[in-house]
Amino acid sequence: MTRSELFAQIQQKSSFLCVGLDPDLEKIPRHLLAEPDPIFSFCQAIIEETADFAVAYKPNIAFFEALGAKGWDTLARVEELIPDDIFTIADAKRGDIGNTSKLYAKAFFESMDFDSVTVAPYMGKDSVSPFLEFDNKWVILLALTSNAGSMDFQLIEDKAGKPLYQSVLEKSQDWGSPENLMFVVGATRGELIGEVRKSAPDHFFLVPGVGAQGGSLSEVAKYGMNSSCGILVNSSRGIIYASGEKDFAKAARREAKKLQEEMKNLLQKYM
Ligand code: OMP
Repeated sequence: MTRSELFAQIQQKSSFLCVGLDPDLEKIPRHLLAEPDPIFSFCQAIIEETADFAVAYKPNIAFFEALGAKGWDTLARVEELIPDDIFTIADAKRGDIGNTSKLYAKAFFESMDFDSVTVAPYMGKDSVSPFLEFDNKWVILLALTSNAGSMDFQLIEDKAGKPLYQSVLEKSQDWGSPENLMFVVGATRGELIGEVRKSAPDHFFLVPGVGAQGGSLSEVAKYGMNSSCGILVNSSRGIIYASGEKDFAKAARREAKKLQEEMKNLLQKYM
């Protein structure tokens, strides 16, 4: 998917919502366990009920690969059932020496047809570039993550006082462009999103951390939006586990709709 197609969809749906698919066998409603593939049935129902409000889906690969070969098969079938006009993110946080990264990229972009994959930056350019060689496919590079441990390395300052995440943002902009490179910026880092935006004015940010992790959607929009919206805000547990009962998909729909309505107001306010 191209950047202009993504932006067109954001405008059409008045939404910049990414629904995170983190399906955990221990958390999905019990009645689904009688299905031949409970995780598939769960994701299918969630996608059907939230597709009106979502511009992206982000299956987190861990929740599928934990189930072994069957999990990979489920992931491929879930990817296929996401409507073509909705952006897909394989949240795999990959990155390795060049020839290995190339095969990770093939796994998500050719064997499966994801639009993007999350990639860790710390092995440097040759570990990221192989993912950038596919037409209309995207790298979403970890810059400033939402977890407490992001302090351990990402906020360490160099002698000039520049935090490591800023060096990642600056250096990686030579590897790709706003047409094929996004950055992960956690919603829990509200105060820093504006700093990230200054360093990367045109790039899209994938912003996880609203909902279960407590990040503020309005702060993210205030500090993160640009003239092409520029943010995809992810919520996983806050949507998909809104109810643990038979009404789970309808409950997910209600949560997704609530976020979309808030996003519509924020788009009007800041764009
Ligand atoms: P919830 O906290 O349930 O909304 O889930 C957040 C999702 O975003 C999970 O799949 C995480 O793996 C992912 N995530 C973060 O929570 N923080 C980050 O900094 C980066 C990601 C990610 O790359 O998506």
